[in-house]
Amino acid sequence: METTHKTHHRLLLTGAAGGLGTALRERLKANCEVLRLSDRTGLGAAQPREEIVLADLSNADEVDTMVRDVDAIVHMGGISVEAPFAAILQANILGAYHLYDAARRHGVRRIVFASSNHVTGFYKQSETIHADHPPRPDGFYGLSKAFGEDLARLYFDRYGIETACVRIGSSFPEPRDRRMLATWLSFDDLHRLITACLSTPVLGHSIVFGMSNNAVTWWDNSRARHIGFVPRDSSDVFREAVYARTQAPDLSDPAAIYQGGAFVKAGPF
Ligand code: NAI
Ligand code: 15L
Repeated sequence: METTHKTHHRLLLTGAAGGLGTALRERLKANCEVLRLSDRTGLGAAQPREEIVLADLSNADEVDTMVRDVDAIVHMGGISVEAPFAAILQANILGAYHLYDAARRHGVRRIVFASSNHVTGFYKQSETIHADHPPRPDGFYGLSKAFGEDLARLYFDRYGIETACVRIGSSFPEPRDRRMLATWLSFDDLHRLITACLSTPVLGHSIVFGMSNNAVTWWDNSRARHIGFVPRDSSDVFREAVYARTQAPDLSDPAAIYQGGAFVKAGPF
């Protein structure tokens, strides 16, 4: 049986009304005494050991209030797909800046930042990359996550705020297509990964790919051994069913060539 230590008193979860926020809402209560949930809307009433602070990430004052008095942050909030630049700018770029600067002012020491595999979406599916490979964003969304990773590095180098930039692959109840057999991250492994990021003694500024123990993978997490993440789930149990319901990929299609899949073709808007 695994044990999850309550490493923090008050933990902030942004994007708490989203898909991953909803999956983490119960799970993260094992990591803290009080879980502060934030989103723009849609969180319902606070349950025991929960606080709710609504905030729009593009609003500096609201973000300041959201961050006040927390010990650590799991930052899931923001636009999670390719979108027009103006919208990405507000939620993901300005939003990340507001969050980090509030963290600096309020003395927050550790952040888990939901980055994305779309930071490196223009590497090929025939390549294996690790955290030291340069970013190759596949759109404005991936670019905004690359900005978030660099912002986190600046706030570590200047102010010592530690961040795990978790380049999440595809975190859904099950892999939806053949690509996701390589990129899938179960909700339980996501929680294990966040727990490892919150509890490892020395995190620094780290980049880790968020994936389960999938046989087919494009990512090498050997640069992130100090985080201590050991995935326990695997997409392999879904392989047969996914192959049965999907067609073989067209190997001339950029969505089948590049790791970012259909994101490499999304837009312009
Ligand atoms: P989601 O779209 O379901 O949830 C994102 C949440 O952020 C929403 O509840 C939304 O209301 C909130 N949000 C958006 N703009 C906001 C703003 N301006 N102010 C405050 N809140 C705002 O996305 P999901 O799937 O839950 O992903 C969570 C995070 O993980 C996102 O940052 C996403 O980019 C990242 N991620 C997710 C992956 C996945 O497979 N689910 C893969 C890679 C990265
Ligand atoms: C992401 O970054 C998205 O947030 C998510 O919706 C998935 O599409 C995922 O990447 C993916 O690459 O499958």
